[in-house]
Amino acid sequence: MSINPNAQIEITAFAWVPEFAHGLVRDLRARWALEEAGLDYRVRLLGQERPDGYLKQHPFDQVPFFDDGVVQIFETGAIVQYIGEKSETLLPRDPQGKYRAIQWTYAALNSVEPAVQQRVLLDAFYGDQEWARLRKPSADEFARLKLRRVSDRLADNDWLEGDRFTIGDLMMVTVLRLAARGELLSETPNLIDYVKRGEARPAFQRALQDQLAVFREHEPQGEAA
Ligand SMILES: N[C@@H](CCC(=O)N[C@@H](CS)C(=O)NCC(=O)O)C(=O)O
Repeated sequence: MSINPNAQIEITAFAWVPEFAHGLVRDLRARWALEEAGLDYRVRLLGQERPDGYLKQHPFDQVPFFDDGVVQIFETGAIVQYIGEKSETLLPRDPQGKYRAIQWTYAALNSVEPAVQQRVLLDAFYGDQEWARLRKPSADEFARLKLRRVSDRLADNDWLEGDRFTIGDLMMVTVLRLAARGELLSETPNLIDYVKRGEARPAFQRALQDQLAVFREHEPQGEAA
């Protein structure tokens, strides 16, 4: 359950990204799921220039792309579900439990992430522009509404479906970490604790440290940095 250059499973990741994205690049989701499942994997590092043919693998030219010699998958939702299907730790086997977990991965990716991302990107990339200043209050309200809904459902449970961590939590925690960067969790303290619980998992810590180690190793030197 670690990085192993001879592993069958390969994921792509970036060799380096600017500091604000450290710990947020989405290969972290695949790494975390693989660590939770106890599966060895290797990482193919990409730069800004993608290798020839990469678009054939990932139609949006992004990371991560997953290949275990059996399936090739883009999109973290599908990748994490596939890994979950290999590990009962991440995805219950009974149909209701399984689809409760899967529904939360969709909720994280489709109901929560777009609202959070919109709001966070306004500050990260367009902070000084007038249109962004005007857009911010409604984007903020929309993101906070989605977060309140998750917060209400989570209530004082450890995980979204009670006491059992699943791929739904894995995905939701990664989305909420982005919300935390944008200081969007201030009204939902149970989500702050929920993120901390996710981040405290040894598998998360291994995944995060492995991603950060790659960026440190490839930090541009001098002017280019
Ligand atoms: N919906 C995709 C999003 C993947 C994504 O946004 N990847 C980013 C890194 S976090 C990326 O590769 N960005 C570079 C680009 O879009 O050119 C997923 O969940 O896999």
